[in-house]
Amino acid sequence: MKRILVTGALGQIGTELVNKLRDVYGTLNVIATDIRADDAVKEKGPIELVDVTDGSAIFQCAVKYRVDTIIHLASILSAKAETAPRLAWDVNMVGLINAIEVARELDLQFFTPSSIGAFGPSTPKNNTPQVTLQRPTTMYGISKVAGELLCDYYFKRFGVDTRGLRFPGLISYLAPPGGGTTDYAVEIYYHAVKNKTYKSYIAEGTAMDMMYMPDALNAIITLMEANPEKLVHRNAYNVSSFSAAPEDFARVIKKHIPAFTLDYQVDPIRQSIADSWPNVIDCSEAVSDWKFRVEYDLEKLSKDMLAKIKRDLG
Ligand code: NAD
Ligand code: AKB
Repeated sequence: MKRILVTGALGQIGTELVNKLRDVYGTLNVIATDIRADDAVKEKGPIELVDVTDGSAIFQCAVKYRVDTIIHLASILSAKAETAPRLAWDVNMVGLINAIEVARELDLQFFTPSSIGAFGPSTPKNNTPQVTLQRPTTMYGISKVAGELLCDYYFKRFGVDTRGLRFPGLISYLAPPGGGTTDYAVEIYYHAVKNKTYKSYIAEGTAMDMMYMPDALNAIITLMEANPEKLVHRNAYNVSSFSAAPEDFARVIKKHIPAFTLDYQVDPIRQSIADSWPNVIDCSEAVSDWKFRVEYDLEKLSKDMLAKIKRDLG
């Protein structure tokens, strides 16, 4: 049975991942940590305050709970990182090396997500290959490429069992997204239910890869459980469910809410980040190496998101 320490556990991914991991591995075997506290999470299982820029705090927590795995999620996302690049460097890079050093010292398995943000304007935009040019132009992207390389380095140099996924924009309803470029793809559903209208900060025609959270969680667990001999790439595999632009979301939402309207007020910073990312990435190596698969396309995701938001809003 695994015993897992999750950093950044109160964010968009961690909130759902901790629940899922506790279902799979047992409540007491999953230790949620973050720099902020949450009483609701505290009632559900072990939680600790851990700032990832403090390596000894991660170490002490890992020893206290005798974990065998770290899932490192603490991060500053792309749009927020452009407003605070130095903070993003400290959290994304110092936090990562601190966490991976603990994995090395205590011989732990290690997972951390990369992102489509690890690609840049010179990367092929369509069917972006697993191995390709990576010259991102954002602080977030720089930290993601450096993070992929650092994780590969720790695997090759020290034998740490590092694994990672290049996630696309993740869509979910339990916890809000934390300051990314793809956040519009979550907001649009809330605005559709509440106001029947949405003003997109991403321009018409801007396609990016997306995925529903249940598929992202399954991908993490499948990769972590995969036979290490099959993992050709480790850090990090391209994964995605579909590629969509704002008008694609609007077209599907309109089937459920016919009065829904979409218009645009483009934010130049987030638009330029989106323009530097691929339109659609190639996930075939994740499929062949460890049988990556998804259940949700845009239609199925939209039906589920709208139903869950309507239920939660009463
Ligand atoms: P999020 O912003 O929702 O959550 C990040 C969490 O990290 C927050 O709870 C925050 O309190 C915490 N945190 C910030 N600074 C910290 C520090 N110094 N110490 C400890 N915790 C700190 O992010 P997320 O969407 O859950 O993303 C998790 C990981 O997945 C990140 O590496 C992100 O780059 C990656 N990712 C996310 C997406 C997505 O669409 N959500 C897509 C691709 C990759
Ligand atoms: C962001 O937009 O920053 C994230 C990501 C794709 O990495 N959602």
